[in-house]
Amino acid sequence: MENRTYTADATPGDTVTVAGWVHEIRDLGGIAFLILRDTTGKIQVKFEKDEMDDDLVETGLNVQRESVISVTGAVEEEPRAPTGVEVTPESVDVISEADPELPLDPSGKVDAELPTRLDNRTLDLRKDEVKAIFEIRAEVLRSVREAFRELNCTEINTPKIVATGTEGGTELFPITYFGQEAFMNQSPQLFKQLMVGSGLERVFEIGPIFRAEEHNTPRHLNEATSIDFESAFYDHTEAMDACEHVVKSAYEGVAENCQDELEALGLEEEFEAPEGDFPRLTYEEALDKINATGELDEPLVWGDDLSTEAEHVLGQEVGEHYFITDWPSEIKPFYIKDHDDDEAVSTGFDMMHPSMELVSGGQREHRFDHLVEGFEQQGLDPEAFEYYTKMFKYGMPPHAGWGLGGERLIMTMLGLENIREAVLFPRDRQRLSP
Ligand code: ATP
Ligand code: AMO
Repeated sequence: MENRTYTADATPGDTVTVAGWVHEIRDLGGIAFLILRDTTGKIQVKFEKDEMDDDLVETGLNVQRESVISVTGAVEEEPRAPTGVEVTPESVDVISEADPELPLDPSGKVDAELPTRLDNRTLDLRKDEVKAIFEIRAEVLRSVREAFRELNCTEINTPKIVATGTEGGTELFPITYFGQEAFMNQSPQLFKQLMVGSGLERVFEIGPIFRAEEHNTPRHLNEATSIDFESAFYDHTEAMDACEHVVKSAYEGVAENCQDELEALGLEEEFEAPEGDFPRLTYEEALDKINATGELDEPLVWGDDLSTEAEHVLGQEVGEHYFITDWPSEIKPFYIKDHDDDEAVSTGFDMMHPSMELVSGGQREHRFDHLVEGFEQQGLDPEAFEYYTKMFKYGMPPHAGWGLGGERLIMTMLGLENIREAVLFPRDRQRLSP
């Protein structure tokens, strides 16, 4: 639109055309105010009924809330106006009239349940506190990309239609692919590993992963955004260092560039980027800590995975981001390397927020014979993975990496109660559209 001025840029003394949504109309009798909202904020438009053309007053005051309009007029300082300036209209154009029956109130005066909000995401995103989540999400992705750049990584894109799963057979979405069995990818795991043996060596990918999780929880999605890292000649400790750098950078970017958004969410006081090194506990130390609290019905023993309850107990004890290292080999996937001096213990690690797991990673098994053995031990057919394993015969360096759940990072950063709030159009068991 030619000559459009954002409301935030409307300067007293100028005559401007502002365009946006009718946020509110307040008619006080002789004087009435229309609050116009655009992506940069809001501005008051003043209608002095006796002094203005009747048609103009009628157009401005009879328009339905949430209609799209444009207003041309002089900007003046007005201390009583919400933003300290107001527009006295010369003309008002109704561009797109809204139905008076709105399924959701974007002014936020009437609360809506999450399903209603998700069904009407366009209207929901007109609210400052909802929009703020996605502005922050964009800043997180920008900061994360910058952090990967500092680590000399190359951004890659790997296929999302794949022939094999990697993260456990029950969570795959099957699709038909020209009569062949195929799946939506669960993780770029095998592809990112193939890159460390290529000329690229150190890579990252930000992309969708698909998991047919049966259960409905506040922290699982069926389509999530995975932030993946993989580097040649790294061991698991170097991969953890990289993970810490990336997560801290995301927080720092938000602290630096999203003050307005944090304010819209009421977080301006409490938001803090994590400082200092994330503590690194071994799995054994984690079990001891959890068992010492006596809060679980049954103490955990070596080989147990950590339940949600165990994660919460431990998170409360540690109280900050932390790593759990040296997991039992038996509960980590085939591609994770075991320690050379103790095969029962793996180089796998998880990075945790006090409330949930954010990252899994580890050093990878790069030795062809051991890799094939690992497949057999986990009951997988190495032949189905030949496209992957065979590259380990042609020079594959030691390497390590990790995957970070993008929505979980944002959810924990902002204290959102449901992971769906961090996704524009979430996919879960009930939700396939919009
Ligand atoms: P008239 O102006 O014809 O007497 P009125 O009595 O409805 O009609 P005012 O008394 O001027 O209007 O104002 C009504 C209310 O609106 C008052 O509380 C006043 O403080 C407020 N008000 C007036 N002008 C502005 C403005 N430009 N911005 C914000 N609030 C305003
Ligand atoms: P993992 O399966 O632990 O590891 O996934 C890594 C991280 O991705 C996020 N995540 C999810 N977030 C929302 N909904 C889901 N259904 C979901 N599933 C996973 C979590 C989790 O910590 N290939 C390995 C990573 C690696 O070793 O590099 C992997 O996928 O935050």
